Amino acid sequence: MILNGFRRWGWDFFFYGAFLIAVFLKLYLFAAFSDTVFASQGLVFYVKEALHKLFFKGTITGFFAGLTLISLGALFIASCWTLLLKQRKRWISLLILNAVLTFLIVGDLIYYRYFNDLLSMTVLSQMNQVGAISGSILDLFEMKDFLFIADLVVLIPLVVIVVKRGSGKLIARPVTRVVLGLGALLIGYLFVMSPINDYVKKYGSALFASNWYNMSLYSQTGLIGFHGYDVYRFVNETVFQQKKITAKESKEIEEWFEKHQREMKKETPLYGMANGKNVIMVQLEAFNNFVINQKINGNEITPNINKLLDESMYFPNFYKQTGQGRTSDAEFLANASLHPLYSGSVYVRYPSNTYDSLPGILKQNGYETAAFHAYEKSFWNRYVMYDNYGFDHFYGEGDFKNGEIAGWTLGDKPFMQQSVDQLLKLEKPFYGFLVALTSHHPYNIQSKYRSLDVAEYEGTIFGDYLHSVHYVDEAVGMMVERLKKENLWDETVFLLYGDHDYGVDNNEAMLKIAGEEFTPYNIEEIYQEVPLVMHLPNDMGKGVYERTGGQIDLSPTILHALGIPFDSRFMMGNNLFEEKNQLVVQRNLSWTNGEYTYKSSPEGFFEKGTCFDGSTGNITDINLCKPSWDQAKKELSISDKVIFSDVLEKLIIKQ
Ligand code: GP9
Ligand code: MN
Repeated sequence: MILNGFRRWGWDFFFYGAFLIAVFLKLYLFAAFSDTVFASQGLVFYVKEALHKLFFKGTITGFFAGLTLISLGALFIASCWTLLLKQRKRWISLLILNAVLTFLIVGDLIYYRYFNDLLSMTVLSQMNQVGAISGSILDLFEMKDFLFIADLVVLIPLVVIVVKRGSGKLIARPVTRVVLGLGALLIGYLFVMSPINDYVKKYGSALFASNWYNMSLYSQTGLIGFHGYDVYRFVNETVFQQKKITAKESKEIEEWFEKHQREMKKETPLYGMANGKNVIMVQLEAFNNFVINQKINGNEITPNINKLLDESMYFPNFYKQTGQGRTSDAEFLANASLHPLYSGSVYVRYPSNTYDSLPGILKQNGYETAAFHAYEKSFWNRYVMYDNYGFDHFYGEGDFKNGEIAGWTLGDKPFMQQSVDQLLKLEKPFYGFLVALTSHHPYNIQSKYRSLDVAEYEGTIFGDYLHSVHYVDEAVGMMVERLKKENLWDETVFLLYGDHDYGVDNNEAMLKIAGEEFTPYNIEEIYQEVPLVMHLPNDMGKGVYERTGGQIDLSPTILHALGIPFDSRFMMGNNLFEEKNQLVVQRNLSWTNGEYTYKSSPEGFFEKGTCFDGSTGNITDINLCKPSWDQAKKELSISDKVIFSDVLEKLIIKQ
């Protein structure tokens, strides 16, 4: 009976099993060749854990970690439909499926070797990214990659022979096939969902809701799971959620920009004063304003930046406006002058839209443009977005020479120095955008770079933060010195700002350093404030500017200094040279306008928020906050519509 069954089903078992094992091994090989984690434990461990669960019903640890279970599950799901087919068709289908998945895996591997990223739908829809490596595909292919087709060399002739010979005439009844197909689907579902549920239980669903890096998604879902999710995400965003705006909305947006362009016409004494000069914009990681001009145990935390303030324009009431996209949101605010999204990062979700970006505009005005960040180019999908913005060059990990490691990667000191080396090679005028990284959470900078006496904070994350910031300050000091030495200092508009808050829940320490009273208003303000230091050629306009402003205002302000007209610009920010407080809108609908500060409630209802009087810091009548709240809401809604429906594509062409 069993023998008979095997005779009937033998080739089926063989081909299905061969498919599972072969592709599973290829997924493993992908991880091995790309040096990423596949299984945190060996096979014996999994067997032991499974038996333990089966017989002792005890809790199991680590069973779901790694990609073993989820990869197998994904293979069951990907192949369950073949079980519904008649035998010959099934074998042929399994072969084709194997070949398709092999193609995908090898494609990913080759792409990964170049970009440290996987082939996602957004990347494929922007073929120029893939095109960038088309010339070097052969170089990226390695001899060992032939292993990926080793099984096919055997399986293809075997299937041909078996099919020709006429074996496998026995065809399982439809009901058996359906049962098998559903069985495989169920197993697949369980194998895929258990590790995912386990992950979500432990860490929440942020990874899926606001994916920041394809490789981190991959490290939870495996390769097939990643592609499945990626296709779902892409189709969902481009087909189902693609919001078509109505004619009325479109008119409203156009009118908003027309009005804004009119208002921005106003000239200031600094208009065009830096005409034709270079621009260097440095975004510092997690850099709050409360460390500026402050001392700990008698020593300045940021002595170099403090010194720089004497010759620069300093905006102490400047705010971050980022959302879940953190660093990438700050970059977007600064370069595209639109608001970030409510969930996820624009860099990842809408990297193919048209944006009226600073690098793009400067390029049109004869600038050579370059972005610098000493980390993986695919992080935050930067390499896709920078290309879209119009940066001529992107120097990322791999383009920098080895140097001291501080924090995550190459320290900001060598990072900034090497960036200047590259800037010097550019055609003038140039625009250099630097994204620093050393002061990144959790701030455990290497002990040899801890030179500040942080007193009672030594050994705490707050103390670590101060150490990191102190190192970054030194890097800035060295960079400024270098620019002066290279005679670039007065040929350049130089900007320095923080990307977002430092994210540590120690308000007491923060306020103590800032020398401010412990009040709800101060906590809110100081936590959101990042420094903005702007140096114009020949110290023009130097001084302290108390007016409020935010990251979204950077590009319009720079254009103003360069004297590039704002007439047909689609940027939402304001001009910080204007002598007035600007309304600074946060993504969560909190805002400040200098006069009042509104802190939104998690539910988002206006009445549930808190309205502070800016001059006293006291809570005041909520209705006083209504007009600016309406304005803030409108701004966010315009920005969202612009991004969701790629409105600038039409508007920029139209003009
Ligand atoms: C990595 C860096 C980190 O490239 O930009 O970003 P963050 O975690 O701050 O968003
Ligand atoms: Mn950051």
